[in-house]
Amino acid sequence: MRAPKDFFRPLAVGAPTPVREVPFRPSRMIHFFDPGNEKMAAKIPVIAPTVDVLLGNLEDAVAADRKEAARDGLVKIARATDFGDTQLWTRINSLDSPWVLDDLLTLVTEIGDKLDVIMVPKVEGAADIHYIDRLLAQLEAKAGVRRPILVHAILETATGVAGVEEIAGASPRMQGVSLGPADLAASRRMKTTRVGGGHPGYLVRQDPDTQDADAPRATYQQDLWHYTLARMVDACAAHGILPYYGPFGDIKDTTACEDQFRNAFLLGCVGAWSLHPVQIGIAKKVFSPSPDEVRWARRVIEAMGDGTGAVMLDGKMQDDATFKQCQVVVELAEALAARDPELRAAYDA
Ligand code: 1VU
Ligand code: MG
Repeated sequence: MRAPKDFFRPLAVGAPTPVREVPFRPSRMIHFFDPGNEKMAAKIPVIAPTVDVLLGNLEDAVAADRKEAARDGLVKIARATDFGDTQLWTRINSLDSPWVLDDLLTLVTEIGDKLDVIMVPKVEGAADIHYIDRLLAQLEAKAGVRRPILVHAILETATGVAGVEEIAGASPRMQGVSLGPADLAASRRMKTTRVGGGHPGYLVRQDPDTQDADAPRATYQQDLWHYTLARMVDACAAHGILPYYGPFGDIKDTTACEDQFRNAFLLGCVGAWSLHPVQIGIAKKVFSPSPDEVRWARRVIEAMGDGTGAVMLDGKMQDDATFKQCQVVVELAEALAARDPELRAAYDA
């Protein structure tokens, strides 16, 4: 057991010093692609400047006999591509799989200096993060990687949800957590057969009409993911790391995808996964505050002066707490504007 003071010490001689704060870099969409799929790989140089994060996926959705092709493809793409300020992430295979050890050995030694974040699927507790943490330190030292590769956990088992707080705080490498609704549904024995989104059967019904028992009663669909998403957001905020909604599998239903992403944004998430090029624009729109919201937030901040006391603005009471909410919006807008010239123009207007 290491002493609390050792939390920020490297876990291997020669490994880079862990970060004290997770750097906030825009990550509105984590764009998944299969590096072993030639058609997708060919699109990467064009897609790279349009996304915040590109993720070479090695796990689910890559067939067992294509695992090595995906891994080798990622090495090739990482070496051949200038990603500019777009982040490069990978999702490795699960810790109990026959592929994960070679995923880590190959990727950290071959392209460790280009990888920003490693996404780890099916994380069940702090022990999983501790294992990855030490192994990454050893590999970084061996490969001469100078900055620590960060770790992102997918919350996609019931045990993982039960331990989300300890996962979020397990290592200074922890960058964030994504909700993985498909594996989580299976792990919980939920009776859904989709990837994220709502379900028409999960609803509440209006009370019966006392005068007319046969009158139709309205139903209201409920959000299957609210509890888990909210719990994940709290765990991440408490540990200074970033929460994300994960995949939305109905690629053609762009409207419901936008709704799901917006719920996550409003609840505190900073981004979501895009599985298909059509979802990139949705995530960009949803996870960037609207220019109207930014203008309003700036007005509140200006009206509040030093941020204490209470004022009225357009009939609405503002105080220290709304000031802080508005700071969240403006800080996000400024971070996005620094990366995105279109937003810079829209927010300054
Ligand atoms: O026009 P072309 O034929 O040259 O190219 C196709 C297609 O290859 C390409 N494309 C992509 N390019 C880059 N990144 C992508 N993610 C991507 N997806 C497709 O775009 C062109 C048009 O594609 P399409 O509309 O004909 O779609 P397809 O039928 O080819 O592919 C649809 C799926 C969903 C299969 C594909 O988008 C995909 O595999 N996406 C990634 C899935 C994934 O990563 N799943 C794992 C994360 S979700 C999870 O773990 C929990 C469930
Ligand atoms: Mg999964």
